[in-house]
Amino acid sequence: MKRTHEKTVDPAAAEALAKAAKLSISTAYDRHEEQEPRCGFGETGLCCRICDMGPCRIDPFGDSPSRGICGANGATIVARHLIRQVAAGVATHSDHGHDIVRTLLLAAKGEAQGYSVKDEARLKDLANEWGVATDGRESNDIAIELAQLALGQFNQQEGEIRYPALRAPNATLENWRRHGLIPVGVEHEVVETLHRTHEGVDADYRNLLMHGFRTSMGDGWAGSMLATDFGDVLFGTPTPVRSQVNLGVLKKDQVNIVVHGHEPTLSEMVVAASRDPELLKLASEKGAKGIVVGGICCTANEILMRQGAPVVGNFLHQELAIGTGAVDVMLVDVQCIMPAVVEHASRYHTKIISTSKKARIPGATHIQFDEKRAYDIAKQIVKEAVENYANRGVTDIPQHTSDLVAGFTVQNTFTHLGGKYRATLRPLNDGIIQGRLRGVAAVIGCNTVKKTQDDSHVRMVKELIANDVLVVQTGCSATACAKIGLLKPEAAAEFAGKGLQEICEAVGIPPVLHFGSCVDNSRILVALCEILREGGLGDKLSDLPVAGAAPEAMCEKAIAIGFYCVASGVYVNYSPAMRILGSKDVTNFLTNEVEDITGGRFSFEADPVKAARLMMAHMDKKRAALKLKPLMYASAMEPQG
Ligand code: SF4
Ligand code: MSK
Repeated sequence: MKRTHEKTVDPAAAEALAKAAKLSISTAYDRHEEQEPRCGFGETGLCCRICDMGPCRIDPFGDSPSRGICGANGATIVARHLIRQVAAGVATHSDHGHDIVRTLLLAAKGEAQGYSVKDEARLKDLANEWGVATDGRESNDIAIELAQLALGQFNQQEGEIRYPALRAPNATLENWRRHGLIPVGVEHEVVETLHRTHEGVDADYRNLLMHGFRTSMGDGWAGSMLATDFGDVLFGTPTPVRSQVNLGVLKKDQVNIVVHGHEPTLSEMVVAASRDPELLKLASEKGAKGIVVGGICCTANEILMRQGAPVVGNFLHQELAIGTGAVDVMLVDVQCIMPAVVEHASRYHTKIISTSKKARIPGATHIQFDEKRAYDIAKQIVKEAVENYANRGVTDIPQHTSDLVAGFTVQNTFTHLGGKYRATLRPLNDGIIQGRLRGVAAVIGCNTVKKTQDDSHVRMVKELIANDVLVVQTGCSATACAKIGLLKPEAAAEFAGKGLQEICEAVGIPPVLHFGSCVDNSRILVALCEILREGGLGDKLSDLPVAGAAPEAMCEKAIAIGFYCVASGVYVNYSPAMRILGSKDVTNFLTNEVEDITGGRFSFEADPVKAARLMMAHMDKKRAALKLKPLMYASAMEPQG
């Protein structure tokens, strides 16, 4: 059995886990152990369940059986299952994006209660980019036309999705076109993935994987990008904001509502309702000093970025938050919600309220979200929480919090880096060109019980910033690093190398920039395009001294993100490895051959420090190719490739 320090490096989580163990309450860590030993065929991707003649399994050591009943070999089986995972991840982010665009459409038509165009400037910028006329038109009129065009991106059946041609550098765009990597439409490629991977269709692992890359582009360069852009129009574009993170943000003497999942739509309204004088009065009548709305997973990141709402925790905190006994309502929308929260909540007074028709959980109270009555529904949920406050038993909230700054975007990073009146990425490019900065790394993604919670995120990011790499983050990875204080400006002096410190101090930014939720990885893609456009660092995305990593990856969405980053020309370390290692051919394609096609590739190094060094070796290779100056400070280590 794993000891607590092997489960997490977060002291708040350690306290909560110790308490759960004392009360014999099972958590994901316990259930992970119950699942041992794992099936080796499944772990290595060599189990095929595609047709009902199977399941079939392939011996990874080359003894019989070497093919399934239909003759599919290991590479075919691994590639088929992998790209189905990619398609699931793409569908998940894209369905989220679809719902945001639809909400904007309803809001502009006056059919979504409480929503309106919050950021008119962003709406007009987008309209100009998309070729939608703005002169003399009302915002709602523009928003309706833009949203209708955007909805078309999901089910378009001919041509190309729009953003690559609008935003990517020409050399990258041409390379994508040469290799057929631009999706026709988001849904088209997902449907084609399911067709190709059906029994008896595509058996060529390279052909399958290339389609996986094309499908993934529909996430990064359409579904997620639309979610981010239209979310900014609807809820406001984030600006840097201070907040707090970890279980200690829950308050013993206040009503605590935890919003968990991914979508900002209802949670934005819940934050607004928690400030409603009528509900604050009710809370006071019940003896509570106020109402806290804090988040878990990416719903947290959405309301953090735009409202400065506190973050209760990341993925593996969902049960632990309930274990404080201080959560009056946990409101869930979609994605990353363990059904186990209901069982966990049954030991406390916590009400689990599901809100999406797509995500019902047996045992949860269901209050169906409807944009047309959004504010009324949000008030109803807040009221449920206030009423439930009186039912609390003993609370035990680990008193750990950390400060953070979040809310960075491509738009406001420009302003930061250039100073108030000169919005430009020039200081960043110059920093890289002159060797003050080694490069930029995106460290993103989930927690997984297969690794010690937060440990890989934190150790990787510390290694990178100590060696003058500016880090951008999203998702649960950002929360992990925020918990130990890496996302505040003061962290530069303590943790960053001298060159990065100088940049951070000059522009007043932390060494680690929080770019938002998982769909906001699209902000990182746009930032890379802007860095390239600023000049001096090559002409295609794969020329840049940048790298990405998901050090505690857990879900199909993370695989989709990894795929669209590699398709975009980025080196990505992904750990734990996807279930592909049973096929040498598939592994070699993803870690080696694909680099000749897109300029990006995967590695699967599990040790976060070694992985950071591989990422830096890649940056150094790119720096050498660009003939950039040597790194300015000797403190920056020489990575071993
Ligand atoms: Fe077996 Fe082929 Fe069916 Fe897969 S598709 S389960 S390998 S027969
Ligand atoms: S929430 S997708 S566990 S990052 Fe985006 Fe965290 Fe991964 Fe869910």
